Amino acid sequence: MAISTPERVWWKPVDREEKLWITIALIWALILFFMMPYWHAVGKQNPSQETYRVTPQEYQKRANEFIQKYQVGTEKGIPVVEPPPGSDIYIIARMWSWSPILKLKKGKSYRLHISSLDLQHGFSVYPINMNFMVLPGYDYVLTITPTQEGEYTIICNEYCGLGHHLMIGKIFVES
Ligand SMILES: [Cu+2]
Repeated sequence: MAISTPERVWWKPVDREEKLWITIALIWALILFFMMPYWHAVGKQNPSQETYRVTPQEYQKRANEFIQKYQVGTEKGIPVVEPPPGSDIYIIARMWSWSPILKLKKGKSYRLHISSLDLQHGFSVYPINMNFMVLPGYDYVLTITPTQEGEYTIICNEYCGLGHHLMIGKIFVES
């Protein structure tokens, strides 16, 4: 059909059906809007807001001390560490690895420190789909309590160069 001039009065008054759909859309938009503050307060989705400034060198030093203290083995060149429950534990993100591999106990809490030594990485735990941003210069502390035994995979979800897809880490949770 060719483009033609609209009729002189091209609009029609909103009919019942259209009013109904506009109302449904408005109610849904309001529900989503109020879900944001509600879920922030009760959703238990927020990380502990504990963050410190740290230089990459200092972070590496602390993490290496932690690894030396509790190392129990090695897997494909990455140290495997079994820290005591309740302790401060460290993960180093760098191009393109997560280190060390952690062995944790089910039902015990840990203070997990994460930082990067080079650039921005994404700490993504599978299969439970938890995501945190990892930046150099900041020590993020997440208080975690694993609730299920198993082998968890850490993948990087911020593109960080050629080896990005190889950046895979591990957490073991045992009872
Ligand atoms: Cu990365």
